[in-house]
Amino acid sequence: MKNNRNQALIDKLTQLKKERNAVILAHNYQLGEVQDIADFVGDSLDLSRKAAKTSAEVIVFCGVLFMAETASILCPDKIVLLPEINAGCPLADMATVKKLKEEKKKHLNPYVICYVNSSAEVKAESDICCTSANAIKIVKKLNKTKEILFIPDQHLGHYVSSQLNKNLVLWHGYCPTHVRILPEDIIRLKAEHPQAKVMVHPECTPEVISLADEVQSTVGMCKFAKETEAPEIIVGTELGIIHRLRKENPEKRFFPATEQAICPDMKLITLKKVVWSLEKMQFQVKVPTEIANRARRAVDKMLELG
Ligand code: CIZ
Repeated sequence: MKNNRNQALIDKLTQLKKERNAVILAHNYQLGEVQDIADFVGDSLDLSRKAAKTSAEVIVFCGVLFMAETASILCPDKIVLLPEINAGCPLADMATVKKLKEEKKKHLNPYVICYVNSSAEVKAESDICCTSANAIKIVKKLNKTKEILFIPDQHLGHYVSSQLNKNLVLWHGYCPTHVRILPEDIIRLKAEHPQAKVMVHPECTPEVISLADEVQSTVGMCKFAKETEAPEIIVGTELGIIHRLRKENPEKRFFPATEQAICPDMKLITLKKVVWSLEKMQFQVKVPTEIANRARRAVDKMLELG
């Protein structure tokens, strides 16, 4: 019954994609039914870069608002659709331009690195952008005598700082989904599966990170899962990635660190909404040109170094 309904939606989507010359991008944290109909599944930056290279005129970004904004920044001539306008990112919302300007004053105009999980306006106020996949590489290459302010994720910032033994001024933001992963979850699963490797996202707390064998972005996790000989892996990140990991590695077993690690915003997008989005050409996300130009500088700087 469900399959018939989904098949009808998929057929409609295939037709709409052709009519609109559209490409569907899905973040690694999306529902399985959305990942399965996407042209590309990946992290936010990879997806936007892929979109910029395609000849598609319309990008349906199945993710959260800052990701659709990043696509708009990198593909200013394309129409970017976000199937659910309420899909935001509480971590990104923890840094505002007003607060950033205040902080810049307090620290006498520091060099600002913003994690990709930030609004277009905040990117426009930053010197360079980074992702969880390249944050260490970027910070390592910076040769700054002035203070470096890392926004908005304190845990990613702390992880980078500890790996490089470099002082960073940290913002107090955090991802509410990743902090739901607790050290005791990892300890319990390790006891239950003593052979399993533990991989966690750098948005997790330092206590969780200290228990991991691997600290990886979502792209890094997919790569590690493919390459490792370990038959079992405990996964400390948003649950959506388990779908992709199991699909790509059917011979391996993946254990989510906790069933609580669900991002409610990511889960707002469904197959049905993706079809609706392309049918109605809603919701269009367009970063105003002046902001997009300044934000692109921070993204380009990252691409140059990373
Ligand atoms: O860069 C991304 O898409 C995010 C937010 C996380 C990751 O590790 O992929």
